[in-house]
Amino acid sequence: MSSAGGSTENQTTPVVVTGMTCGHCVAAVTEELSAIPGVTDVAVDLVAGGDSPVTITSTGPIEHDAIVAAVEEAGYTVARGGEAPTPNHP
Ligand SMILES: [Cu+2]
Repeated sequence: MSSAGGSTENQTTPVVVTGMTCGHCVAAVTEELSAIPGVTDVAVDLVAGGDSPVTITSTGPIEHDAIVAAVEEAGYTVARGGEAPTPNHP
C-alpha cells in the first residue's frame, strides 16, 4: 500500500526475431507485439538481416503463441525464446 519502490509485477520475456533489416521492420514488430494484452514495452536490438534480440515487458506472463502470432503478423519469424521467463533483472 504505502511501501514505495520494491518490485513491480512487470515481467520481461526475451525472444529472438529474424528477418528484420531496418527501422521500419522494428516499428512493425514493435507495433504488433505492443498490441498483445498486458504488454507495456517492447525493446528491439536490431541486427539487420540477422537474429535480433527483442525484450518484451508485460504486466504478466505472455503466451508464447501470442508472441509468435504477433511477429508473424508483422511478417517476421521468432527464432527462439519466450518459453522460459527470465527472473527480474536489477
Ligand atoms: Cu525494414
